[in-house]
Amino acid sequence: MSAASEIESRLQNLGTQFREAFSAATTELQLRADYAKLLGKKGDLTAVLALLRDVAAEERPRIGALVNAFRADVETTFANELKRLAEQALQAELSGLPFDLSLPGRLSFGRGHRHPVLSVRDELLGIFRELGFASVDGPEVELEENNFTKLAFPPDHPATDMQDSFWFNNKVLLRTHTSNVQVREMMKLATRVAAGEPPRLAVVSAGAVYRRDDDVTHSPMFHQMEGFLIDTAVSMAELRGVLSAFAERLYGPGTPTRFRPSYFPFVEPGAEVDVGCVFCSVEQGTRSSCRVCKATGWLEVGGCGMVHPDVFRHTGLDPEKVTGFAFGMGIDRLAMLRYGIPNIKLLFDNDPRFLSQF
Ligand code: FA5
Repeated sequence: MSAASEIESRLQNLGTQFREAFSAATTELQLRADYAKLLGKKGDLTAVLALLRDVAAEERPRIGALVNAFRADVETTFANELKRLAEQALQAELSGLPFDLSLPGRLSFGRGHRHPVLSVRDELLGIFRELGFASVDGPEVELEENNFTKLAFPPDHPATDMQDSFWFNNKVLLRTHTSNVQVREMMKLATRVAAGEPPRLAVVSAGAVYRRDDDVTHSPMFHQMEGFLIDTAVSMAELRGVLSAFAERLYGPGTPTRFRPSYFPFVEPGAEVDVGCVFCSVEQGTRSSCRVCKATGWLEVGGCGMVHPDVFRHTGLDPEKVTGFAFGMGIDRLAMLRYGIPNIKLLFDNDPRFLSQF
């Protein structure tokens, strides 16, 4: 028998076989297996094609066309059978027993609760609301001028470097602190003052901020709470008063606070705020071993100061007529202290084994 006749007869047999197999398939998986057995790399058709090289040259075009027609036939039949199986599956589902979507599930999921950072955030906002501060939101994607320039950051300040901030382009970035809210709220206040209202404002704002930081106490995304108060004759004494009232409400009556001189371009004078370590006390004689405050007795919670005249100027307020204070704190740090969490990453890994402990 010539190679051409051999191919013709094999194709004929394969044709009968695949039609029977395809139409007998009762599942898509079975149908696909039959298809692969025929057209797959090591399939029956490949074996037949191996004979092509022995076909006489004048016969090749005819045999080639036969093979192509066979392949097309397989594809069409396969597609039709797939459709048939899908249709059958749908019919079976429609005519089967209905199921009750309102029944309770078999798997039980534990009840969720607030994330520790959000609990602490709400507690902080609650304390300041009681002290008379209104809470507002600010955008996380911010203009460079609201995040830096209007807050009197000099253009070459290291915080504005590519290494320190996440930039979208040279004008827009992810805010590096919540102090952008000061700028936005003071600009709104300036409009109201121009319309004859008194220059008075007491605002807190909490939310996510972003920096190129990464270690056990620094995360690239973290949370801050900003607070500021503007009026005609605000002094640093009021700032101290508000922050001590805050510390006593957060950590209990008698909790001490202290200011250490510090520098932020948008306040003058500026200070770091520390609260007395809540994990140890000299009276109990345990301070020397406290790892949280490194035996200093104080924990740093944030920065603060009197609003710099340049910030008033940049936001349209008159530094001769208005005064104010501002402060900002890291919420995640306060959450770590509150719950004794040693690594900030644990807060954001979203591992239920960790989060369910709070
Ligand atoms: C500021 O961001 C100032 N905007 C705060 C301020 C507001 C000062 C108003 C004066 C007036 P600072 O960079 O120190 O300051 O950050 C404030 C707090 O955020 C820090 O004390 C710390 O608790 C927290 N913090 C800073 N970087 C990170 C970080 N990468 N991960 C977690 N917490 C951080």
